[in-house]
Formats: sequence, C-alpha cells, structure tokens
Amino acid sequence: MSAKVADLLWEMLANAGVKRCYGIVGDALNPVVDALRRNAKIELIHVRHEEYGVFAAVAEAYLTGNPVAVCGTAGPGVVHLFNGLMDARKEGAPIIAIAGDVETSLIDTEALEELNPYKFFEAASLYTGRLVNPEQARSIINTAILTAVLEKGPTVISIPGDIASADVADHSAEITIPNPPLLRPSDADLNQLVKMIDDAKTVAIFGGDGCRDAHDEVVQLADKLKAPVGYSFRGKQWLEHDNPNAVGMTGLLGYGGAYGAIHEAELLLMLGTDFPFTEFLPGHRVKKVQIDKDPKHIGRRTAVDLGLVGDIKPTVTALLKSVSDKKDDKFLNKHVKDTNSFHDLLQHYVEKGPEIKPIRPEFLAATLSNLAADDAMFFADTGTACIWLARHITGGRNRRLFGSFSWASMANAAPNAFGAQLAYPGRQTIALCGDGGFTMLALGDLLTQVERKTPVVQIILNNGSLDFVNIEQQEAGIIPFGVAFKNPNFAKVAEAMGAKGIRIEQPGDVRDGIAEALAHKTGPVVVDAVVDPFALSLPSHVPFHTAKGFTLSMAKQVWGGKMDEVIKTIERNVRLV
Ligand SMILES: Cc1ncc(C[n+]2csc(CCOP(=O)(O)OP(=O)(O)O)c2C)c(N)n1
Repeated sequence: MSAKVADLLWEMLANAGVKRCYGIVGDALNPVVDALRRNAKIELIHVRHEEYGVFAAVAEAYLTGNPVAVCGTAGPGVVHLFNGLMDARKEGAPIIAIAGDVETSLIDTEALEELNPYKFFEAASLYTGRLVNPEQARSIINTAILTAVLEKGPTVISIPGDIASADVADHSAEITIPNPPLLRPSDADLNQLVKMIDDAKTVAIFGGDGCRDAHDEVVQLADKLKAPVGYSFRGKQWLEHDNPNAVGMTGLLGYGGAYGAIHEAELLLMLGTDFPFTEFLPGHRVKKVQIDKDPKHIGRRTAVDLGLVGDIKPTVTALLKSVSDKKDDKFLNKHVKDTNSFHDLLQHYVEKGPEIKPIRPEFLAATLSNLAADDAMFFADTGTACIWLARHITGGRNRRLFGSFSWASMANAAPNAFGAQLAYPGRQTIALCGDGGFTMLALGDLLTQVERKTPVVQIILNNGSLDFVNIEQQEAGIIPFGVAFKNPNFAKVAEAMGAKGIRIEQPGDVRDGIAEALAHKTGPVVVDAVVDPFALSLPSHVPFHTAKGFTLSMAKQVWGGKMDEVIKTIERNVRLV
C-alpha cells in the first residue's frame, strides 16, 4: 500500500518527538486515526471531551517541552478544542492540533459541520494550514511542527478526510528542529544596565516564567545586589525555593513583602515577566528595566526606562560578571522581615485549622503541601484553588505548580494533572479543583482515568459556589448573584464511576484523608473536601477600590436582608489575610 497523507503526518509528528495525541475521532478524522493505528509510535489518548484532551496536552507540553498532538473532528469537535488552544497560546505550550475538515469538494458550500479554519482559529493558533492538496502536505506539517516547538504555542493542521487518505508523492518524513538560539542583549545595552544598577542605592527583582532555567543565576544576582526577589504566579515555582531573598507575590493573590519591595526600590529589574496587572506594578517613581526574550512584552504593562531583549539565564550570567557588589542590606532585610510577618499571619488558619468547621481551605492546602512528595506536581483550577496554591503549597526544586495562570480558564486542573501523569508515570500529580470546575469538565473524563487506571489525585474544594466570582462580586461592591449551586456527594459519584472516593467533612479527618489519597497508586482518587464557603483571602496590598467594594457589598447585603451571610463572612474572617 502506498503511503497516504495521514501516514506522513504521523511519521513526521513521531520524528518531532510527539508521543501522544489526545482527542476524539469521527468522520473526517477516521482515515487519520486509521493511519495512527498503523503508525503505532504515537498513542491515541481517547478522551470524552476534546477540551479535556487539550488541557492534558498543555500540561504535558509545558512540563516536558516536547510537542504534543490533539485532535477533534470537523465542526463541533474542532470547536471543543478552542478553549484549550487559547490556553496553550497563553501558557506557551507547543501543541499541534489535527482538525478534521469537510471533504475538499464541499469547501465553502456551508456543508454540514463546515467551519472556516482560518477564521475560527485566528485568535488561538500561531499557524493554521489547510491541506487541500497532497502536494502541500510535507511543507504544511513541517511548518506546523516547527512553529509550535520554536514559538512555543499551538498550531493547527486542518485536514479534509479525502486528502488524509490520498496518496502522498513525497514521503520524506525527516524533520529537523533546530535548538532555539541563546539570546543576549548587546554589550552597549548591558553596559548601560550595569551603570544603572551600580548607580542605584536599592534594587528589587521581579521575575516570571522567563526565569524557568535561571534560578541559580537570579539568586546569585539578588545576593550580589542585596535585592529582594518577588515573582508572578508563573515565576513562583522557579524563584521561590532555595532563595533567602524571596519576598512572595504581588497581585490579587499577593503575599509577603513583594508589593512593598518593588514599589520602594530605586531600581526594579523585571525579568522574563509579562505580569498583566498594571495596578500592582510601580509607576514612574521607580526606575524600571525589563528583560525578556519576547520584545513585545517590553513596556506593555508599565512604562520602563530600559528594555533589553534576551534570555534571562545568559543575560544575568553576563551581568554577574560586571555589576558591583552592594554592601548595604537594610532594604533587603526590611522586606524579608515583612515577608516573614505576613507568613505568620497566613499560618493563622493553618494552625487553628484542626479546630475549625467547616474546613478552612488554607488548612487543607497546607496539610496537602506537607504530605506530598518533594517532586509532586500540583495543578490548580482557576478559582479559589489558585489562591490556596499560591499561598499554601510550598514549591521546591523538583516540585511543579501549574494552572491556567495566563488564560484563566476554569476546569483546567484535573486534565492538566492527567496529562502530567501520562508524561511522568508514577510521580504524584495532584489537582486542586473547584466544584464548579470539576463538574464543568472533569467529571466525564474521570471515566478515562478509571479506564486507564491513571493515579491522579483530585481534591475538590466543595464550597457549593463559584466562590472566586462570589468574592469578585463583593470586591466590586455588588451582592453575590448567580454563584450558588447544590453538589452531590462527589466521593459517592466517584465510587460509582469506578474511582476511589474519599469524603472529608471534619477538620480532624483532613490529614488522614489526604494521606490515604496520596497513597492510592492504582487509579484515580477524588477527595470531596467540604470547605468553608465564607473563607476570604485578601492580598498583602489591598487596593482602595477593593476595600471600598467589600464594604459596599456588605452594606447592600445587610439592606437586602442577608444579614446572616454578612455575619458569617465577618465571623469567619476576623484575621483577614
Ligand atoms: C470557562 C470559564 N468560565 C467562567 C469563568 C469565570 N470564572 C472564574 S473563576 C470562576 C469560579 C470558579 O468556581 P469553582 O470552580 O467552583 O471554584 P471556586 O472559586 O469556588 O473555588 C468563574 C465562573 C472562567 N474563568 N472560565
């Protein structure tokens, strides 16, 4: 049998290092998966929802750095890929989406399930190729793979079924992926930066995901400059551990002395960060230098005095050779001290946790952090899970913390953890799920985990509400609305689906329940943790409008006859942090 376009596709993807393709088959994709079966080098991960497959692929691709494929068939199947592909774009994950397409004879006729892939994927995809002729195949597949890997994001190959099963003339499946070059600013720019650093009395550092491979260099620079180091959510896992100068996060999830440090320094070095919340970054009173390998990031969140294009590791390595040591550590000590005091405040609900019912999420998360392995991988749903992950899960050199931090979609954590477990079998993968998030997407594919016996630990923060939005609404000064719902007993649901289910209602059962979940290695576990829906968290820096909004919302709730809820909110958060 002569090789088909679909054979070439899988051969090239396998040669590029793709190990898995997550998705759902059907019509246009049937010849594509038939070729996948013949190829056998790439595993089809048959999921129950295409979006779940993409979130799994995003975690695998982000964590391993290898490209991962996803697939969905023409029309509705393709549409289900979209949210995950946006996530891949924002989180920087190399994903190649194989999108089923209508037969070439039907293109542009508004046929059943027809969708214009160029228009549809425009916002998400870094490159979209539509295969309408077998002669294009090698070139389009090559471009889709290289763009995804080198630009770190999603690309799409749209394949009509008739082209997938057409003979291919050129069957050269070799693919060469060059290693990304090392980027470093020019000597002139570096000299200017060295002068700015040497002239500044106090320097603070604020780092993001761009510091991924540069922990040791940034820590050395901070030590040399007596600079406190703050970080974005994406930077936390790379910069917080083994760093005596770490001062926490700024932003709405913020904690520690980060906000103060970056606002009070004479010079701020922003390293590999595109942190989006301008109101938590300093304005013109602080001199700012931003270094990023993506020139588009420079100056877009706050105006900077100097912008340098470069990878953080080689740039900081070059700086280390040229900047002078600073001797005065008063500024650093002040902000480290603030960080330690804030940490003590954060411990309040952790220490009191065993006696407080309903269970405080702070206590649950801190207990999980203590019991989990040193190389555990944690994933948080967008929602309050992110707050508890940021504040109470301790990172480490080999621990990973991931979520939809830049796209902020709900329901990412369980599929993220599933993808991570497939990529790193046997390593603890733990999803902190919202009850809204879990019922939105994770429930159906719990069956996939059961079938595959994938040991993923899913901990549901069962608070009976879209709690993050509940808090958001109060911050905006409005009465919470459209956020409450009723849940089943998730542990029983999980058991009925063939997973292990553990329900925790008593604070005294938290430790044993989590330990039991972490010890379960033969398949998925769902921990249904009934937590306090009134648990609030405020950032270390509270913007005026947030405080005002809360007060206004409380007043409106009292006037609206919800006095009992106001009392509970106050009663259960007297030590607001
Ligand atoms: C797909 C999607 N829909 C809606 C939102 C807006 N949103 C952000 S957090 C959130 C609430 C999440 O609720 P839940 O999963 O129950 O977690 P909780 O905050 O209660 O811990 C919502 C609705 C979103 N980010 N993504």
